[in-house]
Amino acid sequence: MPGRVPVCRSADTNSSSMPEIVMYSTAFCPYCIRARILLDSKGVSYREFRIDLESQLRVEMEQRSGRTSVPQIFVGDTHIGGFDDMYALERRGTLDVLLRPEADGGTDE
Ligand SMILES: N[C@@H](CCC(=O)N[C@@H](CS)C(=O)NCC(=O)O)C(=O)O
Repeated sequence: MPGRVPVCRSADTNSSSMPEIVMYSTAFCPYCIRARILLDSKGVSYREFRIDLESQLRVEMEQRSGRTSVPQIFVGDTHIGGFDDMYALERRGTLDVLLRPEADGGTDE
């Protein structure tokens, strides 16, 4: 599947309860680049589904999100939205909790 570009690791290797983070994207879209920078700054693993490489992924993205623009970001089944939506969560201080829920709930020690 050429359009599914795992970044860092695949969902199959998730050993914790961390929800999978998925970003539907294209290579050079400025909003995708900003979204990558923000996600990378959070140190989280995520998968990119490149809709410019596989047209079926565009169909999937539009069905899941109801939108046509990239990026579209999901945390598990939760639709975050595009870059602006994700950045709004960051400014509100709620993005970290969404991306890393296990980090917010204390430790298991
Ligand atoms: N507000 C959106 C803007 C995204 C956007 O405009 N993406 C462009 C590519 S850089 C796009 O997909 N345009 C095609 C469309 O809107 O259908 C975001 O922050 O993600």
